[in-house]
Amino acid sequence: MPPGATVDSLRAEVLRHLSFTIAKDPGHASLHDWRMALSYAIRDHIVTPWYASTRRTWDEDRKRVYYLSMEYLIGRVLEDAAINLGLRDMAREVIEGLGVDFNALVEDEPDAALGNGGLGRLAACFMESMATLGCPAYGYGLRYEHGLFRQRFEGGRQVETPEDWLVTTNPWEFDRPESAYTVGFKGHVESRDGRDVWVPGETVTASAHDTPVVGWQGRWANTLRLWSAKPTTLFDLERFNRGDYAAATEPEQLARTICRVLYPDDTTYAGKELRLKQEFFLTSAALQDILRRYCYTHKDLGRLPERVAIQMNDTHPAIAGPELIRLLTDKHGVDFDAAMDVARKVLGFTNHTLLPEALERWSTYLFGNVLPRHMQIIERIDSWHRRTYPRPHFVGIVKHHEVRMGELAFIMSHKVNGVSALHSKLVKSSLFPELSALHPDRVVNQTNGVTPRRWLNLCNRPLAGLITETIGDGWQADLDRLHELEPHVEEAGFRDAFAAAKRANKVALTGWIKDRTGVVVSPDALFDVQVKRIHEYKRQLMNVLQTIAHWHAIRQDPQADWVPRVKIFGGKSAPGYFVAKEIIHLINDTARVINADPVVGDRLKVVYPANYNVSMAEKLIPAADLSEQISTAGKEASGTGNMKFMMNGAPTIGTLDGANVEIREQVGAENFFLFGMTTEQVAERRKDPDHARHAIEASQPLQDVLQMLAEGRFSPDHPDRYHGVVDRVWHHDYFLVASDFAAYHAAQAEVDAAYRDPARWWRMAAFNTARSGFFSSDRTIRGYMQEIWSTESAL
Ligand code: 26W
Repeated sequence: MPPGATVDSLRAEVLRHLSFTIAKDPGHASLHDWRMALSYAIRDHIVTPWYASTRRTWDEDRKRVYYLSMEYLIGRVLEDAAINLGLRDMAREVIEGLGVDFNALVEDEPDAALGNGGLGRLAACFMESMATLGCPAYGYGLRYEHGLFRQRFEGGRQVETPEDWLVTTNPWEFDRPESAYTVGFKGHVESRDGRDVWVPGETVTASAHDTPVVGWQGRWANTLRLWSAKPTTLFDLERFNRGDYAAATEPEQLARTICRVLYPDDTTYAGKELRLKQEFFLTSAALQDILRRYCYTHKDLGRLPERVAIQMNDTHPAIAGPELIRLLTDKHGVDFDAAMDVARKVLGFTNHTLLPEALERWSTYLFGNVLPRHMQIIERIDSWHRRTYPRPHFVGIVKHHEVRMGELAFIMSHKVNGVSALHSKLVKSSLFPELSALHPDRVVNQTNGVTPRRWLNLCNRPLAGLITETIGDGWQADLDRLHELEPHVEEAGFRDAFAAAKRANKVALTGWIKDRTGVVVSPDALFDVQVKRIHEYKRQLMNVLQTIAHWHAIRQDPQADWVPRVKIFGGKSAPGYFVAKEIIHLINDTARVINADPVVGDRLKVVYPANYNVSMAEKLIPAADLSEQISTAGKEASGTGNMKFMMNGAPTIGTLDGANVEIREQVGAENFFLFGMTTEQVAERRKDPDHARHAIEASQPLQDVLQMLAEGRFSPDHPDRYHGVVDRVWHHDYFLVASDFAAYHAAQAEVDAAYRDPARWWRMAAFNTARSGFFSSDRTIRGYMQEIWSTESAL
């Protein structure tokens, strides 16, 4: 709590901003006006620790971490910032006291949806944890005008509409036009007195917008610097006067295109020129800013690694290697070998996916055209590596007329990490086996984490209150203290209180579901939740097929003692991902049939609220009883939703994939509903070309479900709508939905059995929370600080 802050002082600050920043009087202020006034009042309290943190970092010449990411899936800021400043309850009192609905005010803020999914949200959690830990850091990203598209359903199909978070003023950012850099594209390279000089064909100005990121208890604040693009050449008045309006504004249009919209693909590399320009724009502006800041107080660029650590969030900013070398050699006269040495000591690379279709491989033609000087430098890096490390001929950065950004990032980094123990093993053994053999200590693991401030303390007040009541305060920034709950799990009273907290969230959610989908669900039912991007490897298809099998079973014997279930789905598909869109359509068609079925009634409901995002996750996860983490083993690098469900007391039904493995290790096998093949068994199973047919023939429930789909049971108006889906399960079941179906179906019956025994269920649920400490992103960031960045906390 900022010293001296009181309800009265905060009210005065809010009213001052309403009058002088928004220029509205309370009588005429809209909800939006009040939100802006409160946001500015809260922001004022962030500026103080922000100044102090920045000042101390300069004064003590501390090493800085620079996180380069094309995505930051931030969500809403107001409540999170207020909580970290210890001002939320005071803010609620002030606003309610002024006759304004605090919850409505909080919900009026648009999500900052500058990301697709896991990678982008991880970057946001990392920024908050670095601030909480007092790790001096900058996040660099792009200030997209349009974030991730808005999803709505028409006839059960996904329809995308542009997202426009900037249609109203964003109170959390500060324009920094003085921090502007020129970024070039295209053109050619000239050799002038023996030195290669790049002559760009196009230039755009990168202009900075800073958002302070304050940590827990406001003890430190870091900067998220997002770039927008401005034309380097002014509006061409002469052309305009000649009536050539388009030409006059062309430079502006060209510039604006760069940061206009976030690419909505999260697993398929599209290879679009604009995407490459976005990646270079971010990276070049960031590196120019980093070197300006370093050179402001240091002369010797050779010692850059002592003061700078740069982390590449996947391959998207992997051009950082060649660009740093270009700046060091072409702009600062450092020789190539020295520049290579500096760059590798400064750079770290995190890989987030093994999916071959997600690996960025630019055609040398496109790459050489957009970045001719960098193409030269990459060739030189490749030949340096080939000379220095005897490697198989097929290993390298430039191969088959492609620039492999994964190999480039690997070779240009001193440390490469995966995001879960299993994933890091696979990065070494299957993604970069030869390079890992050449550089044995280069690949390390940093298992992901999530910030407990947003994902427990903010979104689950009933449970956060119970935890504080039970073990005292402070766990929010020391999550391993949740282990102190374990002795209480044995007490029925505590378990009842735990159950009551969950129920409170479920009751709140039933109202929200009714409003958003029109479906009436009972808080007594088991809330079974799968929320994440729609993708075949995440197997939402297996979930909906099992849901239909369950529905069918209930219809066979409605009077049996069924555990009522509500299946909750949430998630967007990349706009061009046809198969994923078909799965969305199937889930909505299934929901329509099941929810209208009087035979089944309340025993089973299916809901799929449109436009899943960070704010919706904050509502759904605290109310969940069961966490669906059912990806094909070896495909989900880590998962982070799985960690959020664990923290919020929802046991997992899942495979031994990604961080599920470590979740099960931490919580205990008896508190985890495991099913399915391991990565090794998956590889084995694939050897059987008829693996799907054998599995289907061995499972009557699956046969029945596929039969119903084929007959159009869920699409009477279009009977063959799902023939493609059925055909893919039979003949192209790459992600082994059929082979894992029976085990999944059986595990779901296990879940019902456990749920019928409240003592057993609430023990499982409470142990998930009590043993989730390891999955705090504070623990993850401490790992990066120690094993990759060699930085210390300033606190
Ligand atoms: C080039 C298109 C593109 C864009 C984004 C390809 C791949 C991505 C991301 C790497 C996809 C992603 O979000 N991966 C997820 O990262 C999370 C954070 O580490 C992991 O928890 C998830 O398992 C992983 O799928």
